Amino acid sequence: EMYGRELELDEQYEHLYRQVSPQRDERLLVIDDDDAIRSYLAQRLALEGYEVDEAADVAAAQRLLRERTYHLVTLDLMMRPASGYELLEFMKEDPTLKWIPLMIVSARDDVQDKVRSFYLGADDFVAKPFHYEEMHARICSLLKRTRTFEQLAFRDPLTGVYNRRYFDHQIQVELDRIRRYPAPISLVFIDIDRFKSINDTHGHHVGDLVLQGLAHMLQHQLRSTDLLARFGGEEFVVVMPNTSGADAQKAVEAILALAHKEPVAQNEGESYRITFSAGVTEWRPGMTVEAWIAQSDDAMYDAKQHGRDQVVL
Ligand code: GH3
Ligand code: MG
Ligand code: MG
Ligand code: MG
Repeated sequence: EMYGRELELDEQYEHLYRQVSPQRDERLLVIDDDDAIRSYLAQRLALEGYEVDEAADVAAAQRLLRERTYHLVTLDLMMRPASGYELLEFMKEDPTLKWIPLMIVSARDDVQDKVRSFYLGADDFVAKPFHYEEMHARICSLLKRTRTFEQLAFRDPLTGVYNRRYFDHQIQVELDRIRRYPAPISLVFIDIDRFKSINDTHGHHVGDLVLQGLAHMLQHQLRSTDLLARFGGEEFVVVMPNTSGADAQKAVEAILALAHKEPVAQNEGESYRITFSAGVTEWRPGMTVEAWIAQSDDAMYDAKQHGRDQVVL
């Protein structure tokens, strides 16, 4: 079977391959009703270092797509009872799913299927039997483009963390998930204390270094499932799934304790330490995103009123 055939790669390609190897937390979904092909492809991709989930039919794929965030989907067209086309249309109609790179893997190398798939929004089309190496090279190519797109559209250029645009989108995704699968989830609003005086005393450049340093410290201390974004000038927000308000407060207090000990930035032999004020709100059923953010912002304001350098629940 060709999907199992090994292709020897030249050293030249090995070198190129290393430039596109998986990045942290890239999750792929392999959808195929053929158990042998699906598990073969899923296992090979898992060995590359991707997180890989499998679905044997459209309904199972829809459930997974609602529960988790994927960076790429491979989709078999010929499936029962619903065909791959139904999932393709389902994904393209959903504003949170339509951006996910979608690769059709079809048993028929049929021009009609190709034309239809691409018009419906597929990003690539591979006929079975496929060479795994070609499949993987195509996946790498799609992921690489996504990384660039994500960088430009969804990241804050100064700190590298997610920007407001991504946050606004993803917080809605998280809430949709929680409404379906109830679990505690908390939102934290963080604002650096007396940041203006850092700029005024040491200059804007040091202010920038401090923002980068705090973003780095937060990213490093938070869980990989937490969503960290720069909300505004010197304000950061964190969405913490599966975390109660009390636990979120403890986690952020631990980061504040670390900020007391370790400088967030250094410049020309000087070290800069900061404190911040934070507000935490655990989401409650019925709460809108706007109310959730406003309540965390209010809690942060309470922290400022009570002397700063603290986390208010
Ligand atoms: P408080 O403790 O009440 O929060 O005081 P503060 O000085 O931190 O608050 P304020 O909102 O008055 O000041 C925020 C400052 O953040 C003002 C603005 O110049 C600065 N700022 C916003 N974005 C940036 C940035 O990208 N780089 C730098 N260096 N400064 C920024
Ligand atoms: Mg099939
Ligand atoms: Mg502020
Ligand atoms: Mg401030």
